[in-house]
Amino acid sequence: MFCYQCQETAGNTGCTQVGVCGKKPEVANMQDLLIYVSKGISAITTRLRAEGKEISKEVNHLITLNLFITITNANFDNDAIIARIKKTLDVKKELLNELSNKDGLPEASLWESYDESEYLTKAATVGVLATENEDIRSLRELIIYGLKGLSAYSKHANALLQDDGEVDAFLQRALAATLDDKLGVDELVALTLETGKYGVNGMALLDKANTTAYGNPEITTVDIGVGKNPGILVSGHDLRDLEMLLKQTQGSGVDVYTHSEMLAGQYYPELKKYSNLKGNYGNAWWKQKEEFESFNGPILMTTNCIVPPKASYIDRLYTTGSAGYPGCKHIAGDIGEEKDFSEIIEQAKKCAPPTEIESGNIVGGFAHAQVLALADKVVDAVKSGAISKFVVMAGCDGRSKARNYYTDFAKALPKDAIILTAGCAKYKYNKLDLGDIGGIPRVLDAGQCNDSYSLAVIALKLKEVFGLDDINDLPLEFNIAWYEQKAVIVLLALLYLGVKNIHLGPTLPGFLSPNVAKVLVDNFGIAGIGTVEDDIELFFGKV
Ligand code: FS2
Ligand code: SF4
Repeated sequence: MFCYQCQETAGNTGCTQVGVCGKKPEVANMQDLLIYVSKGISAITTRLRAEGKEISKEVNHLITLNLFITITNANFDNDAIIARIKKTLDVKKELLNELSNKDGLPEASLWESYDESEYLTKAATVGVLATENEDIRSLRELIIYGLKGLSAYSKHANALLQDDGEVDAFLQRALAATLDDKLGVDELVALTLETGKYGVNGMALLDKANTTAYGNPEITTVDIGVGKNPGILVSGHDLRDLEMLLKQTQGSGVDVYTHSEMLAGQYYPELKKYSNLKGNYGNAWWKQKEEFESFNGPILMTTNCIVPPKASYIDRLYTTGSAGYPGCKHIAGDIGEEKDFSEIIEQAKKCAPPTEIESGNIVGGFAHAQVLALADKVVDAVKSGAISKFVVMAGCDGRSKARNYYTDFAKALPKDAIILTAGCAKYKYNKLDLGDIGGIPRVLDAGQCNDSYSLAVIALKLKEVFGLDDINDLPLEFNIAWYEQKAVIVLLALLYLGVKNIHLGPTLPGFLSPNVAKVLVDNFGIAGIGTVEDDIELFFGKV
């Protein structure tokens, strides 16, 4: 196996024996093969579109789910991944028959085998290292990881019956382009930026899907303690799954708690209206081994991030959608279908209520509509000097001790600075008492990682209000944390929007070759993180 797609990759160069995430070599290899056949089918759909033929939503959804499944910590189930490979081959065969001009198709479009004993041998020839030139490999993978993030966001929008055919067409064209040996560094850099453009569109689509279905997020105080009823803990990012579970648990005597990125579900009017939506339990994904044990009840993983479960609670861990883990029950249900969570609810009834691990509350819901409703107050505070700067600290959390930097950085910020956040990175500082500035909390949580889109909307609005030509002239700094591939599409989207001098930590991606890293540094001012003291001085001058 060779995988270097996430921030925790071994030695920041690549996992080769087993994933730091717990991914086994055979799973890594089958994920490589799934990506390979997804590239192959994408080359065919791209050509079919050029021939004027329509590609069905089902085919678009097949490809996005394939990519989503290979995101870090989403799916560890070899059998499920092999089933996806075979399904993709079936659909690919049908599409190939529709294609008039098959000349010069890549090998990935023509390869076919239903003999699983051949899969490992094939996978070994089509993984990341199959591209020999390290700069081309780096750019291809940068694009693919961005597309994986984009797929995740598209899938969530699709689950709410929103599609953007242009995003799908781009996604497939770009995926197919990573097979094209004629494309050099310049073309792939251009494609990387174009990926950012569609990243913006994909996040806008999801924002529209979420707010159309559930209303605009609003300021919400969320309890982090527990009640007396047994509970079900919902993790991951899929709000539609949360909604279905809330409906099905009503009146059952079972409460629903959010975990990690699902916290954002609490901010939406059409989700928070459920009285059985209790509080938020625990912290970011990487603390789940302790927190799932003490939760006592069943846990539903709707997407990443799964940590290989302990035997003590594996019988309480369920997956659905892109998520999968061998030995855990998977709840089926395609887009548009009502999933049946009755088994989880029945198990919950027999479980003890959650053990309290903390108490108090956190405040969030500062997505674009809510912040823009407060715009006058915010603008006045900036004009009066009460707010000196905004620091975007969105992104992911993770296990590395180096990430304590973000807690220390939040504590060390001047008291007149506001943190804008989204994603699970916020758990590094959202329970600190950082206070407020004239009633505006110093940590404004927009929601999930995809709600970084909201932060961009807010920044663009402030640019307009202050009459600036350039987003980089705002009193705004970017100090973002990354872990998996959704953070990659967020980064590419910000670059496409013209944001410069983003600091990215706790380490720069291992998949960036020195030359590709140099392109990002020279053209966009991308930088890593330093010490807290140095970075505070860099952003604020001597304080
Ligand atoms: Fe956090 Fe994991 Fe949201 Fe990432 S819960 S690192 O998936 O996408 O952020
Ligand atoms: Fe390693 Fe990350 Fe890949 Fe897991 S996802 S195998 S930790 S690089």
